[in-house]
Amino acid sequence: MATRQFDAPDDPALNGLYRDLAESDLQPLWELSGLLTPTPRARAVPYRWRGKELRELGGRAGDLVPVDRGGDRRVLSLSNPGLDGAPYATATLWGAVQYLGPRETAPAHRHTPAALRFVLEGEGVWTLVDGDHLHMAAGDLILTPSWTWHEHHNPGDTSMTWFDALDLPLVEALEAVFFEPGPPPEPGPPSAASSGTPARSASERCFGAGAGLLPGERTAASSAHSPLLRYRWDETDRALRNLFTVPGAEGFATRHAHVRFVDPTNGRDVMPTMRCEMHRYLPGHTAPAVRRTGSTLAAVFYGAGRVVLGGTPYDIAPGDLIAVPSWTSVTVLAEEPLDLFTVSDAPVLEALGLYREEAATDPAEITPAP
Ligand code: GTQ
Ligand code: FE2
Repeated sequence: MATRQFDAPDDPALNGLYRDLAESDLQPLWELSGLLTPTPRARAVPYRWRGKELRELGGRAGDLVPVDRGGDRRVLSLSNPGLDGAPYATATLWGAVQYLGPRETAPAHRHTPAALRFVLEGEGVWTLVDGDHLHMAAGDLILTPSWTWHEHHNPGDTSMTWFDALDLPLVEALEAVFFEPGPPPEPGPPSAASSGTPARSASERCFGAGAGLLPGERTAASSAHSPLLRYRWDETDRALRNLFTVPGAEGFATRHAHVRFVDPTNGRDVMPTMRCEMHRYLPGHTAPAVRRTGSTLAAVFYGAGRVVLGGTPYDIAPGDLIAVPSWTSVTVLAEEPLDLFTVSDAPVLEALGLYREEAATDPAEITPAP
């Protein structure tokens, strides 16, 4: 099939060229527009999904759609209205809520897109990542790096919902998606290995000691991702609280502090494609709006306030998920202490020399939320 044909109605010779170009699957750049835009034009739009709705709809999916052996994950993907029905939250990031009912299991598999979970509430599910048992509790960050085997188990009596982020749209655009189903998980209630799930995974016992301590003898060669696979909430919370107490540290004067989750062996981002941070804003904090290349997803863990995206304010509550497309100005207003988990594709932009950030002059008037 020939490509798009351009018209030159007043010039038969040029029109003939355009027809022949189309026949040969060629397009004249001088007739094309919208390619080299002065600044990024994101197709994804700024968006907020309400936690209240995500919880309700996840629960209904839990009632109606069983997760069986060999079945799929019970996942509701965030579909950005700007992306023509694609199940993607932004151009590069998949975001979703995953619901696992009492005594349910999501079967083992692996894929080249990297994934992470941030637990919004509840406790008790554990995830097996390449054989390591990772306990999941509210506020924890759990990594399932590219091509690692993973499966989820809920041995308890209560359901659990968490936030998933994957670099799937990016890996899909790079045409590098591979997937492999695993052997079926152990049937029935957890026994043997699983009931003996340690409070701390092997990765935490080796690399999560904190206080600048690493094993003197490294068993595994360093790889593209962090060897620490679970970042516990109590440690994230303590790091944030401490930043507000030190004169000169970022939270002390500005009432905003944030920590970055990093590979403890080298200080790099936890995975090559995704940057994870936890932000704490206190009331009275004002930050100038910023815009950045690349996209971000934010999950509201605690508190209340507003996030202003491209001049439009969205009130936010725990469990809300927010998409910030590339080059969209963003600022946050806390009405009470506010904890936001964020994941972005910044490491990719940085590695390619494409990362930019600038202060955005806020529009004089904030337009009302839709
Ligand atoms: O939990 O393994 O949201 O494979 C999307 C794909 C979660 C998972 C998602 C997945 C998973
Ligand atoms: Fe997966």
